Formats: sequence, structure tokens, C-alpha cells
Amino acid sequence: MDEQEKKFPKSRFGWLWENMKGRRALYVTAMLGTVVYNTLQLVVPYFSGKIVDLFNEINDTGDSIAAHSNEFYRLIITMIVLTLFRVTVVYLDCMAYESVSQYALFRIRNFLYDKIQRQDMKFYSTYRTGDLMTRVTGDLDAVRHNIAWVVRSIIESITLYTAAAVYFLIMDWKLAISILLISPLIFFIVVRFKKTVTPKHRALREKLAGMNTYAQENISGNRVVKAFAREEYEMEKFDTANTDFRDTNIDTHYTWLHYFPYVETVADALPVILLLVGGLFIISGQITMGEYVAFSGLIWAICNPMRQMGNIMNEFQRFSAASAKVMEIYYSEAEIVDAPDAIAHPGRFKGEVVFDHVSFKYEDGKLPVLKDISFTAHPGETVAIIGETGCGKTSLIQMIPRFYEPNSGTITVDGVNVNRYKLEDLRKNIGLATQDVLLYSDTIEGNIAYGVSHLTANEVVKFARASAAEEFILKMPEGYDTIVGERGVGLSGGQKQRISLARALAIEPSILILDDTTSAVDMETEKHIQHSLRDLEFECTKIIIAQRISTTKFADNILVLKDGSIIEEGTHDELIKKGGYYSELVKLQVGDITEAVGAAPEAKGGAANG
Ligand code: DGT
Ligand code: MG
Repeated sequence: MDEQEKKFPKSRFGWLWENMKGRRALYVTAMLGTVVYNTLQLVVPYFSGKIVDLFNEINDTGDSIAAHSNEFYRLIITMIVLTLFRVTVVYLDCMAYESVSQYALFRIRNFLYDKIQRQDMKFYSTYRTGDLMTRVTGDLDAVRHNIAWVVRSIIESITLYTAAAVYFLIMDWKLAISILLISPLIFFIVVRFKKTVTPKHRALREKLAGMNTYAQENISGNRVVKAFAREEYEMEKFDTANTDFRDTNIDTHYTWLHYFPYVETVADALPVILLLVGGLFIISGQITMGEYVAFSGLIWAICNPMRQMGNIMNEFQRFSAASAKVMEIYYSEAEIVDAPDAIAHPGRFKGEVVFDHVSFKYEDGKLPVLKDISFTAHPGETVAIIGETGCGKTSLIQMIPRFYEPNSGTITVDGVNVNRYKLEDLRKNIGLATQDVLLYSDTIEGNIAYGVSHLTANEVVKFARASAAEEFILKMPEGYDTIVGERGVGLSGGQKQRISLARALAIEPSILILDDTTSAVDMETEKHIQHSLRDLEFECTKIIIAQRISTTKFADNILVLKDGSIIEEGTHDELIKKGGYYSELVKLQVGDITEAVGAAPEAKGGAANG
């Protein structure tokens, strides 16, 4: 057992068994079928031996063969019927293995996808997309191959070998032992082979994942590559990864070739031993000619399993490396989950958000990102957060829907710690427009209605209007039915932001969080959006991250963040009077501070920092 296996609640085979639920009986039947059809492989040599012996007997007695034709026919027909039966069993058996393996593959894949969907942010920053894709494709196929082929081959080899060995021992134990004595040598060779090949399969699997990650990042980041004209460089980098993968692949497959001659020599020695010892036994009258024929017709049943062992071991090691990767995701647990006694809150929240001495640090980061943050957003209020880039704004708002949890302090919504609510109820009440906008490959309408599948076309239009998105949507070739996202028409940054805002508004959230959502829209449009946000039909607390004074100006409370701490707090006018960081910012963006106090500051240079 390797290290990776130890941390899983089940062994590899226990895990496979778990995922065959519903098809276990079929799998056991298939395994029994393998035993049956391999045992039946002895039929042809057995009957051939019988026929030869019968022929010799007739010869010895001097009878005519015609007089014994019935016995011949009986033997031949039995042989044919059993062979047909065996072929039928083989056929059904292969179908059963395939069916069970596909069933388990389907089940595991669905389960993995579900698992991945439910993971928290930490998971997504730990695993690379290409690596995850490798797990649900290539690695899973190795698992399927194990169920359908490796297990069958193991049973096949063991059955054949055992059946032939037993048959040999019954016929003539001395001859049998002289042949079988050589078998342990093969085990010795294969165990050595396993030791060499195991780390190679692990390395191979890592290289494949690395190469896939590379390809995935480059394909999705192709704009950057093109912008910097780095195609050649990227191709070279991929070529290096590809070469490395190929070399490791060759090395892994050559490993068996190093052991192959030894196995072949041992396997090939068997017929020679049989010829030598068997010949002597016939001469001394110890065995009949028919028995010799049966022995020699069956010697492959001893040789082949021995030859096959290397191949099986190779495939099994591939399965071992791959299954460890799949099981890692299968048994991974999200850290941020519902508390056992989580509070259900299917309805709307009033929308009071309170941060009480919250400090936070990313697990993989060294420095604290947020230090002792305390503020209150009353129901219906607008709280703006402003501060230089990297000061922790996004980190702060991500803790409200519990994407991350504070290291100390508490965050409450309507007086209850957010970690006490059912995650789904909490998150369904929060409309979030993230800083990096991701739209799905779907129509504009589908994207806006993402959070509420029953949204009517009229409502979609209403939210698009509120987000100042209607005008450009109507100019699109197919209006609301235009496909956007990866395969659809391109949208500008500001257009994407507005669709993302409409998507957040469409769920009519109790708490609306906008992370720099109007940074890429022009001043006129921003004004329109601000009006809509003030006149929403539903009550909603708004937490708005912004870089522009024009956005923060109307907020009930403005938090100025610096290096993870709130350095100033108050309304626009209060902060200007204070003459601190905020008022400097106003000067920078608006120019004349007297204009800014109580007036519309968006008239000048608001795009600064946008
Ligand atoms: P922005 O959007 O450029 O205006 O900056 P903020 O204020 O939204 O900054 P934020 O909260 O994204 O990042 C604050 C600090 O935390 C910054 O030093 C980068 C770091 N940080 C952000 N996300 C992660 C993460 O996932 N892991 C680690 N280790 N650090 C992160
Ligand atoms: Mg940010």
C-alpha cells in the first residue's frame, strides 16, 4: 500500500465496489463467467487427448476405426457443443464487464462533478483546471479499464493457470511438478518489475496533467499570447512539456521490455522441459501418448498467464496512479459547509450586515489581508468601500457569502453569524457582481436569468434596463437571444459588467454586492445605474466597491480601506471635512474640493483609477 492510499476511507477495490452499487451482482456473475470460460479452455486439449488415446487403443486391438465411429462422434460433438457454450459465455461476459465499467464510470464522473461544484474557494485555488480535467477524463478511463480489463485478465490468468495445473497434477503429478516448478521465477521477476514501474506511472500521470494544464491555460489565455506575440515561445514551452511526456511514456513502456526477455525465456523453457521430461515419461510408459498430447496442447495455459503478468501489472500500476488522483477528489471535503444544525432561512433577509472585529489571512498567504474590520450596514443602506488596489476590498466582501471565513471576529446578517445559516439560503439572498465577470456560453437572456430560471422575458428586460444594458443589447444581431460567452459574440468590458449587474439584480437580493462593477462604464451610464439602484422595487442593502468618487458620493457610509484596515469612515461630506485620505482622493479626481462638497462630483475626471 502506498502513502496516497492511506488517507482514503476505502481501499481502491472497496471504492470500486462502492461505485458498482446496483451492478454488483452482474459483476460477480461476470467474474464467475470468467472462471467458467477459462476452465472450459481445457476442453479442447482434453478431448483431443481422449481422441488420440481412443485411436491408439483401436490400433492396438486391431479393430477397424469405422466400428468405433460412434465414440469418435460423441467425443467430437461434446467438444463442439462445449466450445460453442464457451464462446457464448465469453461474449456475454465481455458485455457484462463493459456494462458494469461504463456504469461505474458514469456514476463516479457524476459524483466527481458534483463534488467539484460544491467545493469552496480554497479548492479552486489549489487545483489547476487542466489537472482536474485530467482526473475526470484520462484518470477515470484508467479506472474503467481496470474494471473491464485488468480484473478480468487477473481472473483469467489465475483460472487458466490453476485449472491447467490441477489438470496436470491429476494426469501425472511428477511431470506436472517438473513443469510448474519454474513458475515462481516469474513472480520474482514481476515483483521486481512492479517496484521499478510504480513510480514511473505516477510521474507519467503528473506529466500528462501538467501538459493538459499547459494546453488549457494557453487556449483560454490565447489573447494574452497573441497580444505579446508569444506564440513561438508558448509552442516551445508546450513542445518541452510534450517531449517530456513522450520520453516518460517511452521510459515507462520500455521498463517492461527490460524484464520481457527474462519472462519470455522462462515461459519458452516450459515446452522444452515438457518435451524432455514428457518424452522420457512416454518411453518409460509412465504416461500415454494421449496424455502427452493433452499436456502439450495445454502448456500454453501455463505459459500465457505467466507472460501476461507483466502486462497486467503494468496496467494495474496505471490504474493505481490514476485512481489515487480520482479518489483524492472523490473523498475531498469542502471546508466551508452547512453547520450540522444550520438555520434555514428560505425567505428574504432584512439585510443588516455587521462586521465585528474581523481579521483575515489567506491560508497560503503570509500577511494578514484584513485587520480588525468593524462596520454596520443597516437594512436598505448603501455602504461604499474605497481604497487602493490590493488593500483587501474583494477579500472583505467575499466573506459575506462565506467564500472565505474570518480568522477572528464575526460577520452577522440580521444578527446571526453567517456561518449559522444554510449556505444555500444565505447565498440565494446575496446578489453578487464579481470583479472578473464570467458569462456563460448562453443567450444574454439566459445569462441574466441565471439565478432565477423562471424569470419572464419582461423581467429580463426590466433588469437589463436597470443596469443600463438594454440599449446595447437591442443593437445586438439577435437582441436578448444573442449568444455570448466563450463561443458567442464578443462584449466589451463595460457591457459584460452591465449584464453581470442585471444578473445580480435579477435574483432580487436582500444584499447586493458590487465589486467594481461600474469601473468600465462611462459616466453617463454610471449615473443611470446609480439612479436605478436607488429606485429598486425591492429593499436591498448595497455594498459597493468603487474607485470613483462619483460612485461613493451617494453612499450612506463610506469605508476607506488601507492595507487591510479601515482608516476612515463616514459620509462623503464628513470625509471631505475630515481632510484625510478620502478628501485627497476627491481633490485628485474632482479637482476643486469646494465643488465636491454636496455637489455632483462626477463632472470631471472620474475615470481616474477606474
Ligand atoms: P483590487 O481589486 O485590485 O482593487 O484589490 P482588492 O482591494 O480587491 O484586493 P484583494 O482583496 O483582492 O486582495 C488583497 C490582498 O490579498 C492582496 O495582497 C492579494 C491577496 N490575495 C487576493 N486573493 C488571494 C488569494 O486567493 N490567495 C492569496 N494567498 N492571496 C490573495
Ligand atoms: Mg478587488
